Amino acid sequence: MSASDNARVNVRDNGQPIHVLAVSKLSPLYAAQLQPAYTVHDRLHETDPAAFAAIAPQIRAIAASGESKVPAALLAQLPALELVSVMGVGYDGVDVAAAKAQGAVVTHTPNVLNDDVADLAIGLMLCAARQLPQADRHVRDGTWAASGPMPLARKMSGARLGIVGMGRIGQAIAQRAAAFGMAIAYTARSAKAGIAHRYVPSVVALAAESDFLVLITPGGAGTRKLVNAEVLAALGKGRGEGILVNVARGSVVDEAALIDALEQGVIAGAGLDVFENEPHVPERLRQLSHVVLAPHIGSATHSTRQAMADLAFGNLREHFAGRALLSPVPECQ
Ligand code: 8YV
Repeated sequence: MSASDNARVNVRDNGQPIHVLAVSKLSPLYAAQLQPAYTVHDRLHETDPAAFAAIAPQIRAIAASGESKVPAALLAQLPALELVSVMGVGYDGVDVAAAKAQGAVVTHTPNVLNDDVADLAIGLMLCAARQLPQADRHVRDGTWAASGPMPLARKMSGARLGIVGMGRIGQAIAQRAAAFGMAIAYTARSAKAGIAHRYVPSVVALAAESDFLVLITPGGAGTRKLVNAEVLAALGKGRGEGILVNVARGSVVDEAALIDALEQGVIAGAGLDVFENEPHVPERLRQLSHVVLAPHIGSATHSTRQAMADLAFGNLREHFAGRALLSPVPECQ
């Protein structure tokens, strides 16, 4: 859709501008579609509370990212709110129950990022097992020429993979892991119909039988610190084995327990794309050489972020045109 097409959705039947609150710094790809179409108030609630209080009664939509916080206290200030459009599949920062209670719906951007997040999960598994960042440094800093080869690494093909969360992205990870000849099992709230892989009811039991444990479960209260010291001990099997990969949310892991486990050699290593308090990553974690770190880049390719922005904007466009939403969150369907 062109900018002039977008501008046409700025007015409804009464000809008034539609006020949208951007609750956090948005992707430029999302902002570029919002700005010609709506009157966008960029983080006004944080930068100018007085101006925000004046405009709040007119705000009809929130534009958010997957990491945005939309608590009940903010929603309560927006009596005219109709829609929260999240550019992200995860919406654990949005109080969906509170939004629904005041008659607003929440949308997100599922599916379009499945490939990228699954690709990154496999990339982190390979990097952590085969120590690719360390290998790059080994060549680059002259250690190879000066001191000889690297220590041997861990084999990924044919190893046992435990997936925590078997939704759309979990299934995309399993599909890729199958091509590596991995033995795949998973845990989730319950066994999923139509999934051929073996279901293990508890995360501790899954960790105990896995060489790689990959987290791709939604964040939020239901999964907070799901991976704790007990799970990490099970993954390590008392022999410093097991690699943890997190492409879900930092909140799913007890980060302090993970750092202890890595420092003490309880597990072999980790590949992490998400953290408890992004973008801040604890110094102790950054010091560890057997950990591969990424700055929350699961969906960060040009084509996927464009598709996410199109879908996030499309939900707003359809809503204000009086048409059906493209991708409401399950609780709002
Ligand atoms: C992005 C994400 O970091 O989709 C999610 O839930 O965490 C990510 O894809 C982000 O929300 C992009 O705006």
